[in-house]
Amino acid sequence: MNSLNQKVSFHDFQPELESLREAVFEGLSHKQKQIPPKFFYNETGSALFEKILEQPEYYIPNKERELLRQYSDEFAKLIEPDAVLIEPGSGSCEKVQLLLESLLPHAYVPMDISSDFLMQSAYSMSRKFPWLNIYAVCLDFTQEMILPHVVPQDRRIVFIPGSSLGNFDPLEIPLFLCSIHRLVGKGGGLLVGIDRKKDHSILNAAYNDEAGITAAFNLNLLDRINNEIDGTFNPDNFEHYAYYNDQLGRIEMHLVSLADQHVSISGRSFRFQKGETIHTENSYKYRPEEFVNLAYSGGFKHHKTWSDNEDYFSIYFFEAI
Ligand code: AVI
Repeated sequence: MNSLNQKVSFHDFQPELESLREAVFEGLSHKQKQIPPKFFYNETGSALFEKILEQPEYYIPNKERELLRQYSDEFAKLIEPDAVLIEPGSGSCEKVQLLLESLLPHAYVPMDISSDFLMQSAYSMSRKFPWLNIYAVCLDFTQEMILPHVVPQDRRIVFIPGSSLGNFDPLEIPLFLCSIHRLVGKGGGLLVGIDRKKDHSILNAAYNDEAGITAAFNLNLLDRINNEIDGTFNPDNFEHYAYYNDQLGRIEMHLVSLADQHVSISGRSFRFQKGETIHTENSYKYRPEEFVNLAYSGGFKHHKTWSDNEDYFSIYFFEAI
């Protein structure tokens, strides 16, 4: 544990580099090659993701911000002051800032896989909210989440904005929610933002922005493999591909091989045929009733849903039962 100043502490449970190598070897051995999306988020990937959030086609941040501003007093009534607010995948901690002055939590626990980014964000939060106790935890939130014991015992609320849960397979969501349940305990809360099913052209545009930022974010995975585990990918030989799969209710992101080619990673050779893809991300979209049912199977009772006037995006509050 490192103390950055009196109100901020840093707790490092970052996964080891080996897990990238293992995941890539494992993922590339499947018939449909794949790499888990959590590996997007090295320092460059996290910075590119912040740029995605500014793209006009990517409507999620604006819709969600609008809801967080409009309903923060309603959230505060449900959450009450002096809670411990935990944010898995906190990134730049931008959204939570819209809530803090209304919620007045006792402590904030940002959790992120990218330690440098987490530390920068925690510093910046402590400058903006000097009254707030911050316990920054570096971990992979898709694994069991650990809270350092210095975190106070007040009512715990998990905040997951940005439709991050959309990147989970729906079959894994109840299990993940069970781990959140263990973190918050019975009576704890879950405030979560989830993207909705809608016109396909809007969804497809959101993941194929004109400025090419989502493409760069996707292709950065190849640079990361080259730099960190000795890969020989030529990113010019791959192309970003994202489309809405209506049957499965999800955006799929892939990297398409533009040629027959061999790539070596840590001395091991992988063959790619022209047109073959590496599946890098799914982003599921939910109707409110679909998501409420999923949350229930993870041990959370629905309290309320707030949606924007175009029904693009919803925020839900659940209580652990
Ligand atoms: C983090 N997650 C919710 C984003 C999404 O919309 O699925 C990741 C993303 N990938 C491409 N653009 C945004």
